[in-house]
Amino acid sequence: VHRPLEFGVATSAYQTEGAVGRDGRGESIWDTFCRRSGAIADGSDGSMACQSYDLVNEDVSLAQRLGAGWYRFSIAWPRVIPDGTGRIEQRGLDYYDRLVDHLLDAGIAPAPTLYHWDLPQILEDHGGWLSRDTASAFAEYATVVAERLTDRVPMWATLNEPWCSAYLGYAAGVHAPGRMIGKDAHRATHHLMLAHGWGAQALRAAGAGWVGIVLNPAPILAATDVPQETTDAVDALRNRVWWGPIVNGRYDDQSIAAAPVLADPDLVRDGDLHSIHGSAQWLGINYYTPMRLVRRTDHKRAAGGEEGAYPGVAGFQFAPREPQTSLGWEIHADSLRDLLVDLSHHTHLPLIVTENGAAFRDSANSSSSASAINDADRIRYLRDHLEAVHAAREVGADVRAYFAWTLLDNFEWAHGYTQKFGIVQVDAVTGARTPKASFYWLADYFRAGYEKPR
Ligand code: IFM
Repeated sequence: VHRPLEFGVATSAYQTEGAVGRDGRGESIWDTFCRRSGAIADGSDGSMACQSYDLVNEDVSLAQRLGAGWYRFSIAWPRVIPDGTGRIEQRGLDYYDRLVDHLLDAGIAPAPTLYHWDLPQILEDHGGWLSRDTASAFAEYATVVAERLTDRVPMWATLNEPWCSAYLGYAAGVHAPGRMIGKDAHRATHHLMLAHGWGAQALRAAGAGWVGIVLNPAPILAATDVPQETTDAVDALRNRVWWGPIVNGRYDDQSIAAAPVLADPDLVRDGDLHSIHGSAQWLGINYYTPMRLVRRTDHKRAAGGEEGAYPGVAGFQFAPREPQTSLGWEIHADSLRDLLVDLSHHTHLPLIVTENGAAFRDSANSSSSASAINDADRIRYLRDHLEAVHAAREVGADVRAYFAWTLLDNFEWAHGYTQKFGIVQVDAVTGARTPKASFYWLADYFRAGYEKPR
């Protein structure tokens, strides 16, 4: 017998807060990366973003109007420990303390994520995720945050989408820190897992309750002529390498075949896997699109873009089909259902859809509807994916909650402000918030607490 599905909405620090120079915040790898010529599609950065550092009360009110039971946000490490380790910036902690209280006053449960990609730059200068010391620094940071907030926070996530940190950051070079070091990026993978394991221990030692990690696994839809070993390698690097050691206490054979360094005792030291094993009490799933693989016929190695994020794996490329979002991501809600069923079966962990949503080019509404912004395709996307969550639950997947990505049109990383995922539009200058039609649609849906979609 299922408990009712719970609902929430998600955001992240660098994408929304702005105020990068305020209250003693240190520099992050995204501040630095955005200054690199050509790194961001529109040459922008997160220095203004949605101005949520100042307008956060409006965001909480919006989440309340939406009927969200949960608000997922991330804490900016450089606001709390500007130098990565050591000195604590109380003004940074105060901001999140206020946010938590404000959410609770609004009847919304806070769901913080400790790391949504904004590593203190100074840690990157000392090797970033290629260094084991970054994992120790993360555990120190986790302790500091938990000691301040854990009395009021019911669930915690350590990392957001570590696959992106490792492979978009150090192999494809399209995310900060923008390095392209090929197979050496696998080292970052282990250090991120270690940071999660040690961070989870630190959170629990400080009294934190429900601790998990947010991954972005994706089902692979491979054409028949793609060699099995290629599909296995992509599956390993995107999926199994992340939940495998948490659930089974080891990197499986597929993962080691794709990333042999994960069997090197200098990297994976005694006790490491023990720290990672069993370290998540729930698993966050960010789902947007499946990975549709076709054989690459020109025999070139994959390079750049997302294919470059699978170092050492050659002979394939991604071939998304229609319909697609404005990012060119294939829309395929059945893959979300299959993913949830599969992960529930393999991990036996409670699952939360911690992100789901879509970028579209929103159009002005000429009709007399409640919103001036008619994002009918976003509504369709959300409706079909909510239906997929229900379908997964109906066949036994233990999915507890669904959080929409995202409350506000925000800084979409390398795409800058050119891609819009929000259910609320944000004026770039004034920060004024205008709910779109999808906001009103989702509010109706959340309030009705639908066990079955309409
Ligand atoms: O905006 C991102 C978010 O920060 C992490 N998950 C995917 C989203 C859409 O690209």
